[in-house]
Order: sequence, then C-alpha cells, then structure tokens
Amino acid sequence: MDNTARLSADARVCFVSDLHIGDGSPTESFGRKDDLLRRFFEDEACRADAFVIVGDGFDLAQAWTPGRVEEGHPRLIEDLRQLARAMPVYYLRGNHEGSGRALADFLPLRYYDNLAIGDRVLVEHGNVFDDFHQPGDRRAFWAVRTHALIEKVVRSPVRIPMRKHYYWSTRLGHWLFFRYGQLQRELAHVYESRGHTAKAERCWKFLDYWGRGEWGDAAGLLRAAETVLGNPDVDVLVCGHSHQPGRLELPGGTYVNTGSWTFDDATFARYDDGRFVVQQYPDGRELTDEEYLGVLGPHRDKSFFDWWEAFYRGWLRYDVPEMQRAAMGLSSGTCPLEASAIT
Ligand SMILES: [Mn+2]
Repeated sequence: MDNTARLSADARVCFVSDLHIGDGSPTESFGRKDDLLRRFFEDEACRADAFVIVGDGFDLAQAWTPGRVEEGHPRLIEDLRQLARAMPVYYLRGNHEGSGRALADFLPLRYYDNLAIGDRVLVEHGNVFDDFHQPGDRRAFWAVRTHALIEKVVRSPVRIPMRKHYYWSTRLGHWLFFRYGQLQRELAHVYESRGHTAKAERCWKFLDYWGRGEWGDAAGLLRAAETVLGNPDVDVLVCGHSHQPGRLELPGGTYVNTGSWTFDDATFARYDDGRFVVQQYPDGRELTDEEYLGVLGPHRDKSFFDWWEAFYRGWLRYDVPEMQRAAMGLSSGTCPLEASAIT
C-alpha cells in the first residue's frame, strides 16, 4: 500500500516535528510549552496551505495512552482539533507512537508514513534511516519506553548531546554507556576471533551509531541523508527524529531537519515558493548548518572512544566548553569568540 501523502510543488507548507507531547508530568521533554505551541498554530501553522507534524508529535512511549496526553494538555489538544477542522493537518508516523492506531482513533488528522511535495521533495520522520529505530521494531519501542520510565524514576533527563544536557543523570548515563561500549568492543574482538563476522559487525555498527551521535550526527541521519540525496530523484530530504534543526546544502541536494520542541527548543520549517527555511520560534532566527559544523568538518571520522578521550575528565566530569568548540568545528583551545571575530 502506498502510504505517501502528496502535495503540489506550489503549496505553502509549515512543518514541525518531535514535540514529544506526553502526559504533562515534570519529566516530559515537551516541557509544557502549551501556550507557545498554541500561539505557533495561530502565528505560523494556519498561514500555510498545509501543516505537517513530521513524527514524534505525541509521545506514547512516555504517556502510554492518548487519554493521558489529553489530560495533560486539554487546551492544546482542543486547539489542534480546531486547526485540523480549518486546514489539512498531516501527521507522519515517528517512533514514539507505538503502532499509531490509538493515536489515529483519538485525533482526526491525516496519518501517513511519509509525504512527497511535487516530485523532488521527500518528507519522512527519519527513523526509517535509523538502523536502531526501524518502523515496526517492537524492541526499539520498548527501549524508548524504558528510557522514558528511567527519566520518570530518576526525575532527571538522560540525553545527548551532553553539551546541552549537563545533568547528573546524563553524566552518569554516559559513564555507564562508556563501560557498555567497552564491553561491545571486547565482544566484537571475540566474535571476530571466532569467525562470527556478522555478530562483530553488529557491535561495531552500534559503537559507530553512538559515536556519530556524540560528535553531532544524532541517529546517523546526516550520513543517511547524504546517501538518500545521492539518488537523482530526490533534491530535498526533510526529516525530524535527530532533534538537530538545520538546512544544509550537501553535494546531492538539500537536507532539512525540523529540529524539536523538547526542553528549551522550538523550531520549525517552512516551504514556500519552492524554498525551505528553518527557524526558531518565536524569535524567527534562521538556522542553517550551525549544529553540524563539527561533524561536517574536523570531526567527521571520530569514534565513540575518541569522544570519551576528548571530553571525559574523571569523576563524572566532562569538558563542556571543549564540547561546544568541537560542535562549532573549532580545534581545541580556540576561543569561539576570537574565532568568530577573525572571520
Ligand atoms: Mn524520533
């Protein structure tokens, strides 16, 4: 079955993704920005011909049921229902909705797997390009559910990138994860010595996945975008999923990421007259490649263990200023202000 929505190339479209609206409890990552989002519906969404939620709009891994989402956000849900009566509102499935059936019964939106605008623009949540969060992977859904549960129990986020989330829980999480990574590396060596190449590959892939995320390509989406845009039929790929907003001109075409509404973030993308813009809400600041400078530049091939070596300072302390420099593509010790004054 073709589960692709289609819009014409001359439509004006407004996109958001990864709102992660959950049950409204203190550890929900949407952070109850209900009024800000309701204002966004009025200011931005309703001025387009179509409004598209590019996946992970509602977080059923965190809230478990749509009923609990509505209890936590009654006015927001009411406004979204109203918006959907006034204009076409599309919802592309992400990886935090479970099967998605409960959501479809609860909110009458236009549910699809992906969206094509004209014949050169493809819009997908992005987990289809993520080896560890494939659509329909029940184990992956239980993993995100467990993650939400851990954050609820410890009452503090466990997140990447660390430079934005320097909480005790994230610091401890990274330390535990480093130990787990070492174990994966040992396992890979054992598998290799016994000729189990496929199993060893799986370990290396896992380490590479996390390494990419730490260095600034969360979920490996940028690398996937490079491949997808290598296809001559696709000029623009629009994704969410990585929570890394931006618009990048890559050799094969344009990669747009709608970012997220988690924690202090509130970003969106606009398509108008054949052109994409990614902006922050409400200040309107335009975003291009700032979140990708490190991984597009000097840190392209760095590993998970390189990351640990570069930033871990013992006793659960990490060098955040150094991480920020790396994310900006600067070499160690360069003062970001001086560097920008030179250019
Ligand atoms: Mn996602």
